[in-house]
Amino acid sequence: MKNKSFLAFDLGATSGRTILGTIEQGRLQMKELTRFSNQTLQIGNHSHWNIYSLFEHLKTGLAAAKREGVPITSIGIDTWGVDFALIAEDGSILGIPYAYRDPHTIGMPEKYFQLISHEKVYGLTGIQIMNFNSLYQLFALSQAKNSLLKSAKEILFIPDALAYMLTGNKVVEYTIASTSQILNPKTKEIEPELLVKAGVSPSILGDIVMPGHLIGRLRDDLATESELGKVKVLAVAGHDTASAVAAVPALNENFAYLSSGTWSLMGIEVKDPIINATTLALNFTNEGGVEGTTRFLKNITGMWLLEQCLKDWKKEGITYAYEKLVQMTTSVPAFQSIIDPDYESFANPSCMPTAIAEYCWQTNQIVPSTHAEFVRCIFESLSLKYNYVLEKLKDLAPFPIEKLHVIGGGSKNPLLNQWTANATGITVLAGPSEATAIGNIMIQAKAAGCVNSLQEMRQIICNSIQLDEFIPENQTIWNEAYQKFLTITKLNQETS
Ligand code: LRH
Repeated sequence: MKNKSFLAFDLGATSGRTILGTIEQGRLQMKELTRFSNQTLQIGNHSHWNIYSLFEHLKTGLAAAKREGVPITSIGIDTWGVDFALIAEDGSILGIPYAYRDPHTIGMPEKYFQLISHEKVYGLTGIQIMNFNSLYQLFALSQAKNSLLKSAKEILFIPDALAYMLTGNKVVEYTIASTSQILNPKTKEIEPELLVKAGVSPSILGDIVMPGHLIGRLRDDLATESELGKVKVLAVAGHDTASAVAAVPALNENFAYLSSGTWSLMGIEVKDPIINATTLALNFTNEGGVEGTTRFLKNITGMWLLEQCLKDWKKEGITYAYEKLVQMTTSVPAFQSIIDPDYESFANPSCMPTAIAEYCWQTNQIVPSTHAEFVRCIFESLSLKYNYVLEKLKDLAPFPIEKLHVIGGGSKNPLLNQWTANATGITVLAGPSEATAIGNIMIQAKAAGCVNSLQEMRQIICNSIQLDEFIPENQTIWNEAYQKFLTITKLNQETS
């Protein structure tokens, strides 16, 4: 088969990139063409995504692709979940999308459950309750009598909104729509009642399309300006985590994954959703995967903790290379300060180090003061929380979990990988770090006929990347630390 090249726009909550992927003799070659920072736009008390600036970055990515001088078979976009743009009757984008950490959804699930029960919402959707789910964002806008919502004919999730800006065509891609808490994972259709109860017309969401669907071709002006011509734009697995999970280099199904970035998403891939009283109590989610699979997982606050500390330290004029962060932890005694990464005050604090210090003070621990102490506290606490979630997954999984695949940017941290293996007691396989972009490209490759199935996609990924293996060590010490973690975080008393 001839070589084929694909363009992936892979956008995360802190950075985005344009990646050129080429399938060549059963192997995938990747080249990063552009990388850009993605920051929320703060306006008053509100956080937004500057979708117009993101669009500019896509245009720069198209120009960079042209400079490569290879024909582009298609383009795909994946982004973080839940957020959306409001689209008017005449097709214009209304205002700027809210970002999921905006405080306007605080308390919204509780208010919404007065109209329809928590059990019913979870039973219909199988989605974890997080106040930023699109459902509660829509409810918050409707409660606030938001005039842009009133003028909106439909919503487009962020990858679909950007694809709309590239092509002029509107779709609702399944994996990204599944993060909204509006979809039923069994029927893969929307549940109109959930929108009606949120005060929104069910017609706000169009028909669902599956990954691989042809959205359209580059608009004439972009085709000309970029000199790429009328390239196809495909719906991939528009949710970054769905793309990442599709790129897990596993050759059998007995694995758990940890997609490690701003969030740590830990879960398993299953054929059917798992929705019962236990999963409701533990707040596990059933998001849509590729080829009809379900991503049964839990969100754990991940590198957000560190990213926010680094942001604060930068204000003091101090920046660290990643290697330095890893190395400085060795100067700090083990397990002197432990936090629950998902404690509510870490969701969007004005100063992360202060929030962490307060948690440690309130739980009668040594209060971190040096940067090294904060970093060690974060990495150890994350590893211990991973074990907590993995223990629950082992009970719920319909198969034995033999390996933990760590993918995404966090998989480049050998210390965290080793500590994750130590804390969980199972072998960690680390890589690929660019899993989201790889998943994006491989769905395009499948649509182009280069591969036939998810299994074949994973085989190509295995052929193309080097995995690092981490074997559990120091089990006794880590088991003791885990008991301490359960006591401090009170997770031994709670279900989630
Ligand atoms: C990770 C992610 C995650 C969602 C969150 C909003 O980037 O997509 O899966 O829960 O962002």
